[in-house]
Amino acid sequence: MSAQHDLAERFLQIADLLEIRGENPFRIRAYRRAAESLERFGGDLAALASAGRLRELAGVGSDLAQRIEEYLTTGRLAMLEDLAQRAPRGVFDLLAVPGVGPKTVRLLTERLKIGSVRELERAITAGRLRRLPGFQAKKEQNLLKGIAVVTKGRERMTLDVALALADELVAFLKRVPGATRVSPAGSLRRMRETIGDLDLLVASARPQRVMKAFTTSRWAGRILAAGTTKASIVTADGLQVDLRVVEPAAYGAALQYFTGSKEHNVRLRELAARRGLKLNEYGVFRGTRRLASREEAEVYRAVGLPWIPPEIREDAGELDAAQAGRLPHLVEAADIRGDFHIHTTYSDGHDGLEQVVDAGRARGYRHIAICDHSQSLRVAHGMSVARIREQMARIRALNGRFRGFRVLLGSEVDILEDGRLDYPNAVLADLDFVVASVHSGLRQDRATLTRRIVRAMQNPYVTVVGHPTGRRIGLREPYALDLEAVIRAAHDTSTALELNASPDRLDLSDAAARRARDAGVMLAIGTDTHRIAHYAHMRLGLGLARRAWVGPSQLLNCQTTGDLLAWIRRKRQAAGAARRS
Ligand code: DGT
Ligand code: CA
Ligand code: CA
Ligand code: ZN
Repeated sequence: MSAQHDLAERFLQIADLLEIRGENPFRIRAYRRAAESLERFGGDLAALASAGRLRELAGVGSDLAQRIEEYLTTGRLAMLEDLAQRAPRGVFDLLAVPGVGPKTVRLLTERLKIGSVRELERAITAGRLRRLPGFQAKKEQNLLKGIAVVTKGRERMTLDVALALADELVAFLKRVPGATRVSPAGSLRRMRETIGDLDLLVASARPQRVMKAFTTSRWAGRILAAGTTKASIVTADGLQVDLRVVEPAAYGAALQYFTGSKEHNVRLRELAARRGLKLNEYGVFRGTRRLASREEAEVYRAVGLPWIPPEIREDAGELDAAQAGRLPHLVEAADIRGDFHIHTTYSDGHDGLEQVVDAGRARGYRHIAICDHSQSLRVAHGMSVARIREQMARIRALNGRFRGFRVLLGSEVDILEDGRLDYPNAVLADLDFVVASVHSGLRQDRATLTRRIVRAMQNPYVTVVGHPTGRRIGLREPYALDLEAVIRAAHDTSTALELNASPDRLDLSDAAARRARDAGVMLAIGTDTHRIAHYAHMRLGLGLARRAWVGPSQLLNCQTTGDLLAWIRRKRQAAGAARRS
């Protein structure tokens, strides 16, 4: 972003702050006019200034020319800083609310001592705005809507939304001439379950071009900040995106820094310091000599460590593991051989069995388990015994057509309130793969719910417990559950726990999955596909598994069809043997 654009924005802020203070209207207008002609000026502002010709800009007199010069030489405007200091703390946030201009802020601050968006919201709810001239119910409602718009931008977005936006923006930025490397950074690169704002990094020798392309792109609904190497925008949907542009020689160091987590970076810097090195976003330094900066792996190597995968950079033991040469071997996309939790129109899925199966084959899987809902779950069109028998016959017929690909006969069977399953064992025994899930009685007390799930795991035909804690991100807390007891029982009964990859579930969570992993429990990513597009949520499941330090040997998805079926058979035979003895 150009100096004049940045400066124009500051002039508009000065004008707003002057107006809030009730200053001379002519002076206020002068700043607005100057901002306008700065915006329109297409030339080199610094050159104009050094030629002493700033006053050729429409509306710029000697006073304003001085301010421009101050900004060009110091990068600051003392007057703006001074005004901002004397204004209420939240003044710019208030001004960002649609429907709130300087005149409104003046009324709000003077009459009601409102200095922040939160205070405004409270005042409206309490009916205190009615006392002000010109504030009818209609205007109050509009203000509340406006507040919702600006505060919504601050909520965290789910990972799927952030990934879709990041994919679009990365593709767009890669096409900008002069952008040599582009990557997401921040929590998205670490694949956290929710994302506060999206961070993007670009290497380019021509940062202005990248900045301009970004801030004028169709995603830039609002521009929060636009400098020469960093910019922040908010999309029309209220999603914030931060962009940094760095020189190619510093790309690796910047990527390391802006990927975070902050806690990981703090520990890494300490480690570097103990080796007499300095680490920052520009590189690893000994004294003034730069040892590494271009590649992220070089940065880690310079402080004596192997490269650490972004998903585990959370200061959760990864630095000790790296130092000891014991970094976990994490699962990768290429390791995935199948997906297990898939619905069709037989229950509440959107797409028909054949389409769903074809889409699974097209992904290159060796097997998928079709797991429609069981009879009790009426809201999801759970299948009667007759109907699942019919589905099984149809799947067997389909399987006759495939080589190197198999549709596993499966079901997502409800765990009834007492821990029994929603189909008799005679039906379950004919299935290859059984996901057992809690969908009712979520309010049972902790001991009852825990006993219920443990009892389900003791059933020899249960392969995996689906979405084990029942949480819905932003909607519903996990049910009261003794997770340690569930993990222990999973281990003892050779039952897998699901990593449900649905974006609003991600259940087990990363932390819970890590505990299960540490306890040696088998895990299974299930996309909980209800329409073909949901197969893509495997990417979220992979991110979750990697954040939990999970490798291919502990993930059912990575086994060959033969090994998978053998693993399932072992639990059934062990249980059978136990009953006989
Ligand atoms: P978010 O946006 O809340 O989902 O989480 P992050 O991790 O993306 O955080 P964000 O966007 O504030 O910053 C992106 C990265 O930049 C962060 O992961 C690490 C780095 N970073 C930001 N501020 C600091 C800081 O004060 N110190 C250090 N060491 N790193 C920082
Ligand atoms: Ca971020
Ligand atoms: Ca950020
Ligand atoms: Zn379910």
